[in-house]
Amino acid sequence: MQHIDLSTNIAGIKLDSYLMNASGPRCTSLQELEVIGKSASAAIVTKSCTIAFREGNPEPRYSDLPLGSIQSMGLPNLGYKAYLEMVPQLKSLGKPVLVSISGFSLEENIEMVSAFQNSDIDIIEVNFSCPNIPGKAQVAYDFEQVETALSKLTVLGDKPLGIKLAPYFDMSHFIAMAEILKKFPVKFITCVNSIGNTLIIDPETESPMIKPKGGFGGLCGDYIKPIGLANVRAFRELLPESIQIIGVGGIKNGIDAFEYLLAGADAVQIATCFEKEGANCFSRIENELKAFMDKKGYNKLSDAKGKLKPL
Ligand code: RRO
Repeated sequence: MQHIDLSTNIAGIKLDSYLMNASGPRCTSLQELEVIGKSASAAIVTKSCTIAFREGNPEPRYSDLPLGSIQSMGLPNLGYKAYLEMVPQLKSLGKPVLVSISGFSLEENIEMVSAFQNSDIDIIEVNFSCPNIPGKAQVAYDFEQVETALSKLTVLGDKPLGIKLAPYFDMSHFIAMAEILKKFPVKFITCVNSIGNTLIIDPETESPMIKPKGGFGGLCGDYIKPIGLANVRAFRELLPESIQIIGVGGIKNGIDAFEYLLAGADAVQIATCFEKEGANCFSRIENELKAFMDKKGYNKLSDAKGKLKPL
């Protein structure tokens, strides 16, 4: 096999590979983040954090499904100050560290983004799309709120800031969101978060699979790959090159990762597969992607990035 170079960058922050963990599973505690640091993940991505420690939603709040998972974790995390304090330890593992922030108001997001702008963190991802907090709408579906938030959050410092988007399903929404993003120095978008408020019913028990919100939760895994691919593709065609795209949704093998590359992803994140398989998934998927690219005669990401062929 020829040498296949999977290195990439997000806003100039070099990543040794195209694959990293997604904010979500197995990235809440220092111990979990250290496991990611020692794996083949290109970066260490934290669980979304809030102002204060959160236990999260009542259990059962996660269920494996044949083609993925449904969950309503409810933002269990240590509180942002714990992640701020961890930054030096995480950085010592020798790869970029991306913090995910998920405040319950613009004021909370301003407080947290400001704190991380004054730290040694490499990249800041603001989560506008958690579907699982009872009574809280997803910011990503309120376009005016996104615009107001970006006007305040993109002026707090020089570290690259991006946003995690919910999946969209209508061309008018892709166009409207792209128009907003173009007004601000947003460096990247991460798409997509889980599909919120789905319901899986167990016919034997006649109950939902998870307890919070009457069983309504975020759908993940294979079920959402076509939606993730479409969101990456639509935004790649609508946004300038200065806004990069991190793809996420249903990547569990090298070919899935390659499909996101064709759609235009600059890097990808892995959630459900990491939850199910553990940190070995990063090297396995990396090797599978390299083998597939080798078969195609590609030796770097730019050979295929965004090059989906029209029929
Ligand atoms: O913790 C969660 O319930 C959660 C979050 Br913050 C998110 O952004 N997406 C998701 O599916 N679950």
